[in-house]
This record gives sequence, C-alpha cells and structure tokens, in this order.
Amino acid sequence: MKRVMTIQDISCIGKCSLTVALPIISCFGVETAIVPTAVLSTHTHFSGFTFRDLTDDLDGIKEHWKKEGFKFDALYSGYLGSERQIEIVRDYFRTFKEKNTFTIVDPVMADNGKLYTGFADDFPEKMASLCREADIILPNLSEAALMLNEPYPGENAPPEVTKKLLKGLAEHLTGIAVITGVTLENGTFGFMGIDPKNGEFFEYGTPKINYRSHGTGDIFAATLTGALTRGLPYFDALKLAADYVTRCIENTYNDPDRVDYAVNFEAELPWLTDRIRSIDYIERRTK
Ligand code: PXL
Repeated sequence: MKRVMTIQDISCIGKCSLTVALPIISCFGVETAIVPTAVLSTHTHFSGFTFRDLTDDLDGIKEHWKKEGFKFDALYSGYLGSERQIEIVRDYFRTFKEKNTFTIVDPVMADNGKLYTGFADDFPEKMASLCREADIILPNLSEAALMLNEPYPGENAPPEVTKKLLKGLAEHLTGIAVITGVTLENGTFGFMGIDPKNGEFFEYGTPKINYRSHGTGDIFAATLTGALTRGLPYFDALKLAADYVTRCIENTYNDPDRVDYAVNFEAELPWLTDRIRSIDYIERRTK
C-alpha cells in the first residue's frame, strides 16, 4: 500500500486540514501518516478558538520515523502555524523526499485578499520559499498575490490577471503552480495552472455555484494528493479534485440543514469512492 505524509493542524471542529485529509486520502486506499502541527478547538474563522502549538513535538516525530526507516510516496503540507514550522516542514521534505516522492504544498494562509488571523506580514515570503521545494503548489488568488507581493485582484479576477500571477509564480518554481478558485474565460469556475518546464497553461472549470465556504481548498488538495499517489496523471488528478469539490459545494448549497463553517464533504465520499474504483479498474486492466 502506498503511504502519504500530511503535515497540518487538527481543527477539532471545522472540517479542514487533517480532519478532511485523513478520510479523503484513506478513500484512495493509501495509508495516511499525519504530522499534527497544532490542535485548535475550531478553525480560525471562529472567534475565541484555542491553539495548542505542537512545534516542539515535530523534530521528535521526524527522528523516530527516520530511525524506523519509514518511506513515503507523497509529502503534503497544508496550514502551518508559524515561520518555524515552515522551516521544520522543509527539513521533513529534505529528510523523506526520495526520487519518486511527490511533494504537494498548499500555501494555506489567506482568503479574500487578507492573511488569516495570527500570521505576520512576512509569512507569505517564507511560504513562497517552501513552495520552491514542491512538485505542485495550490495557492488561491489571495495567496498567489501575497507571495508575489502583487495587489489582490479580487475573487473574480479576469483570466489574463490569473495568467500573469501564474507566470510570476513560475519564475521562482520548478514544480507546477495551480491557482484554485478562479473564473475562466468561458465563465466557469475552477483552476488554472502553469508548468514552468514549458511555460504552458492549463485549466478546467465547472459551472459556478453561488456559494462559498471554508475548507474547500483543503478538500481539493487532499483529493489531488490521493489521486497523484495512486498514479493518476496530474491533469486527471486535478480534474477529479475539482469535480469532487464542486459536488461537495453543490450538496451543501442544497442542504437546508447545512452548517456555515464548512461543506458536506462526507456526503459525497461515496461518489469519490466510486470514481476511485474506476481507477482500480484501470490499474488492474493495465497490469
Ligand atoms: O482550511 C484552511 C485552514 C486550515 N487550518 C486552520 C484554518 C484554516 C482556514 O481558515 O483556520 C486552522
């Protein structure tokens, strides 16, 4: 069985970071090793949340795993609570990345042009330096603009502005950059990416649903991680992630009992599992 390591916080209520990464990646039939960076009572969009920093435990976990000789097919980092944690994640990557290990960095730190509560103004610069170590990065428009020191273009940025941001990111990267949550030329909503190796853009969108919530970026990143680990080509893996997130948003939008702090990702796990079964089928057929 393939094994993924994911490094991010536990928000006890909030359906984000580890509490979505673990069930989603597990659905792919991939072992999910977790490195919890902090324990929060809720995600940071609530007020009055508690925050237990686990930075001091992270080196010990790494050293133990090194001694045990654990190997990983993918390393995926999400929300990190401090600049020191960024350095520690860099160290995890350098320790556990081997020739065929995929690294995914979701530079979770901002939305609507604003840094999340608790981050200092130079956090985006530090996060940008971690992105240079990744095979694929997944900023939203706010995070891309902040890492490039560009003004925030607004959530409905025209496609040419998104392309300009991608070109800017590509200048600093060897891995693929994908900006999530963007409006495309044909009015659909999805992702746009660039491969710095050839400068080519790619994109995919689904009809826009007028509903926004938290945690959709984490669901996207976890699905992508599972799919890449199972060997899907990156564009197919990105499309699967986009389709799943769209279904989660649609399900939540149609649910009169929905909560306002997250989406109903659980309700669409059976759909995701069915799609993964067809990956199993393709794998068996090509063996
Ligand atoms: O969904 C991203 C995320 C992860 N972890 C924490 C957060 C957020 C977004 O606000 O606050 C703690």
